[in-house]
Order: sequence, then C-alpha cells, then structure tokens
Amino acid sequence: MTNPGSAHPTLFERIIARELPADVVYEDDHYIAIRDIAPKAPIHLLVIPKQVSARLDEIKDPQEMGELWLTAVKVARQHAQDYRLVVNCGQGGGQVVFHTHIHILAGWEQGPESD
Ligand code: DGP
Repeated sequence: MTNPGSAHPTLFERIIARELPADVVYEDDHYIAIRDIAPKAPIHLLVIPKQVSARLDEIKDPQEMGELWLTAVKVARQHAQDYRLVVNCGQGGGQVVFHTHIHILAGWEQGPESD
C-alpha cells in the first residue's frame, strides 16, 4: 500500500528547488509561500517550511511550530487585512500533498461564505 507520507522529494521540495514552477510570493531561509494552483478563494497561498515534515502534527518543537504560524500570519498580512488559515492533516483531513503547509485564504468581499 502506498504511504502518502513517504513521497520524497515531495512536490513542494521540487518547487523549493525550482525543479517545478510556482508563483512564489515570499521566501526566506526557512519558508516559502506560493500561490495555490487551484485557488479556493480570491487569494489562496500556501506557506511551506523548507524543513520537511509530512503533516503538521509531526512538528514537535514549539519554536518550529511557532515560527511556521508566525510566518503564515506575516505572509497573510502582506496580502490581506482579514484572512483564514487552514491546515489539512492526513487523508481523512483532506490532505493531498504530504509536506506540511498552511493555507492562507482571503480576498472575499463579504467573508468566506460570500462565494
Ligand atoms: P492539501 O489538500 O492541504 O494537501 O493542499 C494541497 C494544495 O496544494 C491544494 O490546494 C492544491 C495545491 N497544489 C497541488 N499541486 C500544486 C502545484 O503543483 N503547484 C501549486 N502551486 N499548488 C499545488
């Protein structure tokens, strides 16, 4: 049986390595943020740690966890005043790409239910 967490390099590692194209909106030594290829909101970004973990709950270090969320907030605020942050954990949680990432969803005129 395929273990969805075992894909290596992950799709996002290949984007980080510029082996695959992406619209990069933010990058530093530890994180990259790209536009989602199939946006579910007018603004849909993905904040991805360069340090690979398959899913959010594999991150045990509070500093690493905190920095990931702080980066997501920083990138979100660069694009919108109001926003939604979402993480899918595991197939049952809707996760498709098994390289931890935070979705930033924003840009609705009247909030998320307006679309
Ligand atoms: P998740 O379901 O949480 O694993 O979200 C994966 C997201 O990744 C999904 O919203 C679509 C996006 N995605 C999948 N393949 C690509 C790609 O090649 N490029 C970009 N930019 N986004 C992708």
